[in-house]
Amino acid sequence: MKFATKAIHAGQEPDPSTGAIMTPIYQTSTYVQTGIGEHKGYEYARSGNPTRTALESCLAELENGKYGLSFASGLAAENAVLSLLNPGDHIVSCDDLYGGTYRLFERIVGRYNITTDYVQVGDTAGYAKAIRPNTKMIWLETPTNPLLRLADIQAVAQIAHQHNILLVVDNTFATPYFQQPLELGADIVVHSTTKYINGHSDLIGGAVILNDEQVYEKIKFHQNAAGAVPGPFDVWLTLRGIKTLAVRMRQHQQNALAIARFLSEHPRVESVYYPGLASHPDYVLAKQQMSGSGGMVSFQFKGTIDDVDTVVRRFKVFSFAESLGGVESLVCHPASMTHGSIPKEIREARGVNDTLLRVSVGIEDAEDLIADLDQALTQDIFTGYTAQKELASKP
Ligand code: P1T
Repeated sequence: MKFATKAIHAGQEPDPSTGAIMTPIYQTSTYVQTGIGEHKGYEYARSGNPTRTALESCLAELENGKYGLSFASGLAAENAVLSLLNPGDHIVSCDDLYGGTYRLFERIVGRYNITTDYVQVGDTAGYAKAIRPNTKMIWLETPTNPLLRLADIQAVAQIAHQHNILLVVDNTFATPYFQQPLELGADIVVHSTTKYINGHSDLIGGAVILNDEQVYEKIKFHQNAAGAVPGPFDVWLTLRGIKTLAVRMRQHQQNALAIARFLSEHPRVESVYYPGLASHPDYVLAKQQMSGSGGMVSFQFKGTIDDVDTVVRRFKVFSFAESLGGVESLVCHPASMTHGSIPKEIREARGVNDTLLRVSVGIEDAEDLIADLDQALTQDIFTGYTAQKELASKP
């Protein structure tokens, strides 16, 4: 079956007791058992729930994996994957990644003597060099948050497997519609389903998808034993959101490309980061390992942080907020929002400075989005730096 068909049907049979076409919300904490050890496959809702089973099967099929597990948040999913590690183990990760993932590495698992080294995301040889005898996991985010850089999944998978190391890929930005890391050799895919997978900015969720049964059993054990499971209503909303994933992603991408092109020409914009632009350093790799370049665009604004503050207050269609992947367009200021948990010196060395803005391009009409960006960026009321001056200096 093709992706769009799976997105609508995978894991979702009509309800056996009524024929209801939509998977019911099994809003229950427990299941009645007939006798000791005798039940219908469900005992207690932390360990299992039929609505959750439908979502987990659907996500596994979309990523072309055998097993899916869903969690209360993307970070809970990541934490469950990190539970595979023991004190003394070492992680190699990329240097551009979601601030919350960095915080999880440094301030949660780091406390258990699990250390992480960060490699410039596109430096394939750098991942090999960073491996130590105690390295157990390579963790990639590609495209990265917020700079939209890419790592070569296939090449890094080879390196990982030569050293008997697990490769984890956070596929939140691309979604399985545009990129399938397990097909490229990754061992584990993680998602913040809060984002494109659900797509409607109305819940927090996460997922893990993989092929290896033993690793699956370990993460499933953690899901139950540590207990960060999603509620049945959130799971049901996610299933509903997934049904339109393919059409949404096509529109996100079409709008994002139009916006990236518009921003590239804009006098108030220093540089644009979007893997679908030929000027992007990873454009060729994007064409190889992704079937599209997604809906996220970041750009460097020309001006001061005060100017950036002025800009974000002016939006009428975009909203100034954290998160991404919903049908509505958002603008985020990574330095103060999503990446605020990374110390300033480290963040700035990685290119996440105070004048970087990140846009989650929604599926509104692209003309309205461009007009909104244009009015917010070009009104001539900036502090110490005016659009007029800049425009005047252009030939
Ligand atoms: O927010 P949560 O569902 O726990 O997911 C965490 C997470 C994991 N991976 C990536 C790539 C992410 O972008 C996120 C969350 N990111 C944001 C909230 C954001 O605005 O970037």
